[in-house]
Amino acid sequence: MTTALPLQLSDEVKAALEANQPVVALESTIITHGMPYPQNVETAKAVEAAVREEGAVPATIAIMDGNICVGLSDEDLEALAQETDVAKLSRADLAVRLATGGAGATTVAATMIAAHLAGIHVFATGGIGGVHKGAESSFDISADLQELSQTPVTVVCAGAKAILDLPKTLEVLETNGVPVMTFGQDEFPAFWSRESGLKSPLRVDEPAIIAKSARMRAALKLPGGQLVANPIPTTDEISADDLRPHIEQAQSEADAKRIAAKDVTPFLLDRLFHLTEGRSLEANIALVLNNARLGARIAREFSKLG
Ligand code: PSU
Repeated sequence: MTTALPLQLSDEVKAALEANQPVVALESTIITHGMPYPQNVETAKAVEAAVREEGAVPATIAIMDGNICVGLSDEDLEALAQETDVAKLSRADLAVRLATGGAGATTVAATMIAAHLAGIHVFATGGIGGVHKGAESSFDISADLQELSQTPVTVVCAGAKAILDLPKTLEVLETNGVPVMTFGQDEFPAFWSRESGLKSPLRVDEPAIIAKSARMRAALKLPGGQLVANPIPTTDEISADDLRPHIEQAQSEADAKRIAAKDVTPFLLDRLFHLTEGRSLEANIALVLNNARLGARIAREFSKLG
């Protein structure tokens, strides 16, 4: 007996996909573990609105009642945002959560898996997980990087979060054959800042090229997705110099408290929110909105390709 795939598409997402209209996948860990309430649900709704304004259908993805739900209602978003004990799910634990039932938030890795199953080509988020500082002894490397090498979804982010070891993150992506293309500038962005001091492996200036290159990868029979790094708008960025002491402090607190594995990123984001008196959250919201808009433009190009 085969087990049916517990994939539930909202009517709107289903109709859009059937009509080859542009759809942008959105994740839910950013809501449950990335931002405090109520900014998390306000942002989730604003991001969906931004996707719509750019002519695409938003498909926020989360696990609810043992189903992978693709396309959530405002009530679903509100419930998820207020829930304090939602599991943060990646490739390793997605199936167990579906088996046990209950709610779960999808990380970049799990959202890519779900988006691909649903037939969605583009996914917009804030920042991917990467190689953590001190990974040479902790081995803490996000499953997001591995996912990008095997699941064919184009992920739009604002770079990897500056709390990470960015040179090592780019190295792992390169080793895994993941194209990392920065939109509109030569330097790889560092989430809250436009600059990281690192040259981007690739630069792309047109959404059409991003969609076309995904199709080329498929034609070449290359597995995996693409990473598009979209720099935060100038007016919203926090300079790397301003952030550095706060990141150092947050990281040393995490080390002292022995925060490990999937708790590290939420802990560091929360500490930075307090240390920067909310500025890091404002920048995070601005960059996610910016990525949602670009994600929609890329999704439109995918639709044109048929
Ligand atoms: N983007 C944000 N905030 C977040 C995330 C992305 O602006 O919280 C989440 C994504 O779900 C990503 C996760 O997969 O952070 C990374 O977690 P980790 O480092 O444990 O892999």
